[in-house]
Amino acid sequence: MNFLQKLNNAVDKSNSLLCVGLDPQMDKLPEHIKRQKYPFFEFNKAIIDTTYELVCAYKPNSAFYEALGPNGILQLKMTSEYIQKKYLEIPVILDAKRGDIGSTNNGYVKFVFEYLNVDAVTLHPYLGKESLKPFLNLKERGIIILCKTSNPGSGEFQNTTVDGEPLYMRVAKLVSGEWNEYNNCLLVVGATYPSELKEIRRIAPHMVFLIPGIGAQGGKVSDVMEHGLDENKRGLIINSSRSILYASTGKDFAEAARAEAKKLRDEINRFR
Ligand code: OMP
Repeated sequence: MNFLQKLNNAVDKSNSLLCVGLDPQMDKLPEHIKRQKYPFFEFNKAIIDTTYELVCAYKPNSAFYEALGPNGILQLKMTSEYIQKKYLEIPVILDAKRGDIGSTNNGYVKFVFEYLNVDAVTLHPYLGKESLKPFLNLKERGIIILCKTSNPGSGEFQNTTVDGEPLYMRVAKLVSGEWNEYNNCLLVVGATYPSELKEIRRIAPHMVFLIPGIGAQGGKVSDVMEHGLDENKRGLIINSSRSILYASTGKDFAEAARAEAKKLRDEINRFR
């Protein structure tokens, strides 16, 4: 089964387009979790055990784990293994935003798909298709390319006009076309840019988009659903991290995260 089939099955089973971002931060963890040997893993485990029925994917962002050094990387691996063992049907997306020359990308491929063995990864397109071949050739994995990112300054390069169109449109056309030989590519489009999302959906009607920016960054579910859904009322992986993970920082954090995830999943489904 390839990534998109696994994702589709998970969407069917959970009736959800929601992805919970597993982005733990030490200063935001409940006190009793901070004292554990593997605090990020224990935190993630509790979040996963209360939200697994409500999500179509989990997305740990490597930055938070790298910040702890080897112990953090180990906890990232433990998290990915936990999902694979207990909730095998739910795909794991490593948010790592990698991308280097081809020979170096081989190292990233090993880390992401051999050591961590996740289902998909986020990548920069800046070095071009040739450089990303070690990823693009992996027919079973999800190759998720940054197109229009959610941050306030994303227009600095991404909205630059190239041959009469914004760079993000050029990225969307290439990735949905000639980069997508094995039908394993997805695009990242921030929830904070609904009119760009509309344009990108128009030229990539069948692609799945990873949509960050809901919750803490201010993106609106209604905008995303109006402009991003595909003809089958799916085609979106809608991520939220902080608004779910830190719904409460007390002992009830996991139940609060579940309630928040359910609220968001149901809000999304009202537009489907
Ligand atoms: P929250 O703002 O807490 O929901 O987290 C958003 C998550 O999505 C973080 O892990 C970001 O690094 C990631 N992200 C963005 O916020 N904006 C983007 O344009 C792309 C991503 C991403 O690739 O997931």
